[in-house]
Amino acid sequence: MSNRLILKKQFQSNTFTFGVATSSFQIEGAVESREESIWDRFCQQPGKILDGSNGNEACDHVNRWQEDLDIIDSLHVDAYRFSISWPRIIRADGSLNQQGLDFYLAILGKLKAKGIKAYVTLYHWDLPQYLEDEGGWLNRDTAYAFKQYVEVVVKAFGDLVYSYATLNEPFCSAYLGYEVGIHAPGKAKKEYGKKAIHHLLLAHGLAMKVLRQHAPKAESGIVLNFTPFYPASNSEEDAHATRLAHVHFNDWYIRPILEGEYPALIDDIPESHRPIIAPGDLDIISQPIDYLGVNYYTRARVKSDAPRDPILLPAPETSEQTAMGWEVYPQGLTDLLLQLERDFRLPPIIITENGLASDDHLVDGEVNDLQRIRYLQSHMDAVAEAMAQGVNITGYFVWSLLDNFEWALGYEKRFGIVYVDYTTQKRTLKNSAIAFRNALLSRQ
Ligand code: IFM
Repeated sequence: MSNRLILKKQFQSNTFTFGVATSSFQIEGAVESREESIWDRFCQQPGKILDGSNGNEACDHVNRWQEDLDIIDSLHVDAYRFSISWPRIIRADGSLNQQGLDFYLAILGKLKAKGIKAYVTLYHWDLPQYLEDEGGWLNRDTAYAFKQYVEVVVKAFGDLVYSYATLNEPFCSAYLGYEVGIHAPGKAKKEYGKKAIHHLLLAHGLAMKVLRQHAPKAESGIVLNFTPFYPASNSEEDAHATRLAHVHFNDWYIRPILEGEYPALIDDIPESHRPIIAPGDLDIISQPIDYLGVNYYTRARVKSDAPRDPILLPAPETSEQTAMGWEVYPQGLTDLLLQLERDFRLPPIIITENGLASDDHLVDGEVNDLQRIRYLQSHMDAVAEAMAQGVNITGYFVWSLLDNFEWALGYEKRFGIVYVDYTTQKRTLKNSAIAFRNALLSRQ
């Protein structure tokens, strides 16, 4: 089995950006030097996190960021995508936590010194708990609080940031956090999901305005996660259920941004589930973005269970699966990109996350994560295929740089290309990191 990664010709141009990605809560630790976030509170509730863990130490990145940036540098990537912890910046009384801001300024300074582009995500799920206490994303005011926080950050960061993402995967914040409750803040009501997403999208739009004003040179956009859906059979019922799943899980998040409207289905959902859309909201939400970030991991097959919601089937038993139980399905990424291209007038696309969790072990100083190398190869090839068919894709980021806190699943699912020993915090490049580095070095 090959432990090499080979870059197709589409990736050889020096305008294509390769990077690695992380997020604040998943790696930082040092919770005592910031405000409480909804994930700190959620982790305290028994049974919410599979291994009973929390983000208190995580990868201790706040203390080891210099070493982590040296690792990133050693990989020869063009860019590093990371997120800012809102509760590390704005205190509960509204004042600025200068120490928190300085932490990110130091990271940005070092990235600049090393010639690595900073891709900054402004919100990757760690809402300050003091805002959740006021209703969190169910409260329209949270969108305006986000705008204020973004203004503080963007003014302070000046031209150190190459690219901003307003939000990462608002689907997860809204649906997992407020509709089904398996993510923080753990609220679970069918009527909450679509209300929360409206406020998140409004926050995105308000932040875009701030970015245009204070960081006009930065490339600014949003990162969405997508699941391509396929019918479980040839029946018309399953085809219909598949279309429905696509509308609820994909279209609902992208259409307001690119077209300034919710899917027509909004008129069919119960009134009590609908958000209050104030005049002008959709104009704010749909202002132009410089790029669309696409996160892709797997596909889903859909079976009708009318009149109930479509059923998403587990990965077929015969399929190759990751440690998450997710089917390895690179064709889904090509299909998804081509479908987006057919459905919308797209800005340039960046694959802002792609990768897998595997059962990695450190043996004699080596982590031989062959499945990850295969996965990265097949998915990069899938991206190249979409590019060959005309989709404008300008970057690809591996999720993740480090093994880290995988939300409700704790630390057992290892997504990193760098292995983290959580007892010693020692980092070890997995063979996938070495393969990625060698592939990047092979570029002209
Ligand atoms: O770890 C997450 C990340 O925070 C958001 N996208 C999916 C990843 C894997 O589940």
